[in-house]
Amino acid sequence: MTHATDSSRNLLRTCPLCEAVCGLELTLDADDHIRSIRGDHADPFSRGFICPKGATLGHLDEDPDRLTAPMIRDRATDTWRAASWDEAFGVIRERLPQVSAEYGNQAVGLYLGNPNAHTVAGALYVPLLIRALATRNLFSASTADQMPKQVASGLMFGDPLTVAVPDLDRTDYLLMLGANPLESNGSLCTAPDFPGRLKALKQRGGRFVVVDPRRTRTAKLADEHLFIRPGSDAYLLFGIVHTLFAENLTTVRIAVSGLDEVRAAAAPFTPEVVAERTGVPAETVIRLARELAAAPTAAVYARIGTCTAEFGTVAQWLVDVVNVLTGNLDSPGGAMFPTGAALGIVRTRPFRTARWTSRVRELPEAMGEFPVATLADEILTPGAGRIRAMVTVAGNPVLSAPSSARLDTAFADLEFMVSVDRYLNETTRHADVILPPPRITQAPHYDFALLNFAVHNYARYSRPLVPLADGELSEAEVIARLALAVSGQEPQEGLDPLTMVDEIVIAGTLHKAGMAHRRAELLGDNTTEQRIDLMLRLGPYGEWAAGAPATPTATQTHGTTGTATDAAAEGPHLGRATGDTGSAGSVPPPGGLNLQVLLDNPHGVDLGPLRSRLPGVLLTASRQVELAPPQLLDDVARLRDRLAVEAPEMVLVGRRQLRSNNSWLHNVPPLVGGSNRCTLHVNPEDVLRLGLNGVAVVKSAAGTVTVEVEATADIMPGVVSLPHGWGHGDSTQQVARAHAGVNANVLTDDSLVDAPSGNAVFNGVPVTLSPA
Ligand SMILES: Nc1nc2c(c(=O)[nH]1)N[C@H]1C(S)=C(S)[C@@H](COP(=O)(O)OP(=O)(O)OC[C@H]3O[C@@H](n4cnc5c(=O)[nH]c(N)nc54)[C@H](O)[C@@H]3O)O[C@H]1N2
Ligand SMILES: Nc1nc2c(c(=O)[nH]1)N[C@H]1C(S)=C(S)[C@@H](COP(=O)(O)OP(=O)(O)OC[C@H]3O[C@@H](n4cnc5c(=O)[nH]c(N)nc54)[C@H](O)[C@@H]3O)O[C@H]1N2
Ligand code: SF4
Ligand SMILES: [Mo]
Repeated sequence: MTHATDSSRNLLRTCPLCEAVCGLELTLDADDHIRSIRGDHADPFSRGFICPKGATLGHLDEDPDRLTAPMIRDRATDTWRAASWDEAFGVIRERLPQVSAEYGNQAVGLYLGNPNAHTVAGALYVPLLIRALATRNLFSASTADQMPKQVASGLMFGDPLTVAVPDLDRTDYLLMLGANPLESNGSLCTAPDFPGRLKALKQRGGRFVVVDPRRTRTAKLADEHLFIRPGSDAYLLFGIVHTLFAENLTTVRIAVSGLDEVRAAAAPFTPEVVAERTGVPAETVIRLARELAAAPTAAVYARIGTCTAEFGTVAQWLVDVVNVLTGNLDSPGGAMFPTGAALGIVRTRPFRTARWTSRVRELPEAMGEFPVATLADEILTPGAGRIRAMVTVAGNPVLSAPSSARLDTAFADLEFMVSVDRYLNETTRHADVILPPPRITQAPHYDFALLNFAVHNYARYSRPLVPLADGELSEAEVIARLALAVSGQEPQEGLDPLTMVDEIVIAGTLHKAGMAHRRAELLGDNTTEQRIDLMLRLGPYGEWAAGAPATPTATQTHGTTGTATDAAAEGPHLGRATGDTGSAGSVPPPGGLNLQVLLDNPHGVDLGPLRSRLPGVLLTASRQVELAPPQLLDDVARLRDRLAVEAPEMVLVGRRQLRSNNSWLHNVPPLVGGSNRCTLHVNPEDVLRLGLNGVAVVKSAAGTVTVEVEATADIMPGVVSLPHGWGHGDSTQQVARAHAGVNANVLTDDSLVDAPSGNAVFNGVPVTLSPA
């Protein structure tokens, strides 16, 4: 961190916006304003890659419409005023415990949004809030996103955080379904410069096939693009599994149970049967199976398009079934389990779902959460256990959850609501109190969640670039104080709640690890950093990893972040510490990772390519990969029965746009407009057939929107696409309101869920269109 000119300085930070974790180099002026942002060329993982969102992070960081003080709403007049932190927490301390006292703990619900996966506060402090609320009414964006993948992984591997990612940099063949990383930059597959990595795959002679009802930018880069009828990926994958068995193409290289059951389950799904449902010709299904089997290495990867569909969990399960059957699971160039550097949740028992069910629709919990698709039911349906108060942290479910108009009504019906958020928006407008985090540049950054899904093992820590001013609270402090307030507790005189909480966590973790005597050795400027140091030391590459420096035959520990064995196999490599920012540290010994190593290497530390981790990561009862979990076979029966039901004539799917990010980047002037608009993509054949001119009325079982039509042959006939996260007509955010768009989730239907995971269904929603 050196001075660029006399008054400005260059600083390094990871971009917190999407899952690509790009390293950024920022120039800040003497007044701490961001002057410019470039990709960090010395970052060994992102190597200088940056997208338009990262490059305009300065606008977001100092958005004139962001909240800079706690806000309190007067319900009688529906007006807002800024308040002090003490007053805001005082209101919460008084009102929230009243709701639990009157109706019980279940009457308070918690919703956690997507940015929690990108912040230190979300990873380290939100669990504290969950414990303080002691409610089963926990909801998150996970059930509008990747829960099917987690349930499928949990049932197959025993741990829902043991997720296989494509070994993108080494594979010879990539089959990608329902993902568009040229716009999204990838998901459950942390890979900065995803586009560059795909080009490299082609350059080394590999083959890349995309399956998507839209001919996306990713599809255009691919060697082959196949249109598929929305919601039918499970059929296509079953057709591939069927063919692998029928043609004796299976090469199972790992210990599995349930092979015969999978073969039997796949029997009805012949290439001919699935062709009719998917629109992918039978000979293509057969060819895909043969190509996957014949490739030296291959990986199947599937994301949002397949997860947020009615058979999402079955589809995600079949992705890894194909990876197993072709000999590619846990094998270099196939689908592998990353090894993040920070100690994760250490699970000891095999994953289960449905340990309890939701009150109204009796939907199963998964990972301790209920489906967000039933949140409105839980608020609106009278009876004991009804939700009467909500806490939301970094979420905008009024735009992001299905049947969102209903959720909007539900939030308006609450007796009390608190939101931790940067903005007064479609969701937080229902709150009584909004607690804003400080500027992005004022937060520390470590990717606790995303680095467990990285295509190359890597770690990077960034300290806050701009200090907190007097009276400003970090988001960690906000959540620590909120956790106290929801339990009705006042902070104790002279005791900082954050330090108090951290000391408890540190003492507990040290005690469990048998390291209680080493408290004084923890590094860091504050207790948050000391916790990070502790998690790195106890993690698989850490100084204090179980038995480190371990030998490759050492006992394995279960959990999300891997084994001491992996750590010992190869020590960390340093990022190229070039340029004038940061300095090169000394090469740490194998197993020597701690906070100091990351501070010495601010561009990040390369922890080596993905390594094989079976059977060590397995937590199944059989200690094998369970290929045929009974819960999923049950859903296969439903999938088979569905063949008898006629497919709807016209269905809706979503899409992501490079310069957008869910609901909260539409207030950044350089990002809105141009291609980043909320329009309905319709095939020209359908435009003609339905006589659409300019604007269409789109109706579904859940609602109606009126939206501008954009005719494009890049979408299948019979399919229309609307991006989500728009609909800012009433927003107080000036730029967003001027580019309002419509809310796609007025059309999606919360009565439909993926049965095993409870995940919302955003793709394949039946709609009708008419000219406006
Ligand atoms: N139709 C349709 N709907 C979808 C999807 C789809 O593909 N189609 N995708 C789904 C997916 S994958 C997801 S992840 C969800 C996202 O669902 P949500 O997480 O509910 O929605 P976001 O738009 O990400 O809202 C993030 C909120 O966090 C706030 N925020 C930003 N940074 C911070 C921070 O540092 N701290 C705090 N406290 N708040 C912050 C923002 O102001 C915003 O209010 O949407 C889902 N909804
Ligand atoms: N620019 C940008 N980047 C983002 C986000 C953003 O909003 N904007 N959001 C972030 C988040 S929260 C997430 S979870 C990730 C998601 O990352 P991705 O999964 O890559 O998300 P999408 O770009 O929505 O790609 C999903 C694709 O699935 C296709 N599809 C729809 N239905 C079906 C179907 O039934 N079958 C198949 N095979 N395909 C289908 C759609 O046409 C679309 O091209 O992106 C993250 N990155
Ligand atoms: S790709 Fe994602 S992480 Fe990288 S700069 Fe863009 S928004 Fe940030
Ligand atoms: Mo997401």
